[in-house]
Amino acid sequence: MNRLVGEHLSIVTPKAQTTWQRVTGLLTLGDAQLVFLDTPGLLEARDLLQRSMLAAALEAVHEADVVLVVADGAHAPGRDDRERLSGAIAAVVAPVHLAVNKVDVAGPQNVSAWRRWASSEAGVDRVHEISASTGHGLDDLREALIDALPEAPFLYPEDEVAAAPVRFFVGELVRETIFELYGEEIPYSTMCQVEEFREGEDPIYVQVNVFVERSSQKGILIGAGGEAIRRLGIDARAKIEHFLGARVYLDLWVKPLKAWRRKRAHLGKLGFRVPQEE
Ligand SMILES: Nc1nc2c(ncn2[C@@H]2O[C@H](COP(=O)(O)OP(=O)(O)OP(=O)(O)O)[C@@H](O)[C@H]2O)c(=O)[nH]1
Ligand SMILES: [Mg+2]
Repeated sequence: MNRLVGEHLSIVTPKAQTTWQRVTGLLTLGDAQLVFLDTPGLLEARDLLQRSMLAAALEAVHEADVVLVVADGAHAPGRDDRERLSGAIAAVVAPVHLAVNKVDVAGPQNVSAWRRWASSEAGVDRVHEISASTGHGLDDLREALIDALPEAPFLYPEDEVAAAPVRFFVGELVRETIFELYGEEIPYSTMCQVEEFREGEDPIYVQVNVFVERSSQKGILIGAGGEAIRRLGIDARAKIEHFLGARVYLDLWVKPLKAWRRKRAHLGKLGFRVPQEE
């Protein structure tokens, strides 16, 4: 989506489960407007945050005029992938396209394996081979998506690229930096939320609350002598300044929010939509 829209809207990291909420990206070309709904993946939901993530993915699948499954071409589809995808697209009336991504590094046997899966899956209408890194195949993909769209009035102004407030993206850029700088556990225990954003000032004052699940994680985030959080502040500030095109003073506050991934009220406060109990 970032590559198609031409903006860094969804955060991207090498770690799994980076995207936690739907991110909308907009691309208007002549008489076509593409509204991309990037979502978390079709994961196995073990806690309430993951249930919210899975619900966000399935909801988008059912709202969309076209469903684009983005597969990692560096791996052949496993049994879990096939089962989850089949389950999710079984009830979809909209056309389903498969984009096999990472063809810059993918072995041809993996790409063929995805093609075989697509041809055995009644719901998949077309397959594209793309690389979000090099841009390979993206012009054709864009054309195919436009061809598959229904006629309808534009939903957004033509010059807009995003639908969420600036605060959302600022929080996400801090979260992206945490994924880059910390080990296995911390990124999945941390949520970032803009508490204050004073635009009239130079530099712009931004306070971001960094919530952790346990008090013991506060120390890890801050690091010995504050070294880790200093690094986080420097790297995240650079990203935010680039995004806003302005100078920023970034104030990071680390706060425990006990077991927030499992608490409905905490998730709600942090901006997640949590599905009702079945
Ligand atoms: N070589 C290569 N790497 C890619 C390509 N597209 C994405 N990546 C890398 O794949 C990793 C995962 O990218 P993400 O955008 O976070 O993946 P995602 O599918 O959104 O995954 P989640 O949000 O974590 O569910 C990152 O390290 C990207 O740089 C590509 O075309 N080629
Ligand atoms: Mg993502």
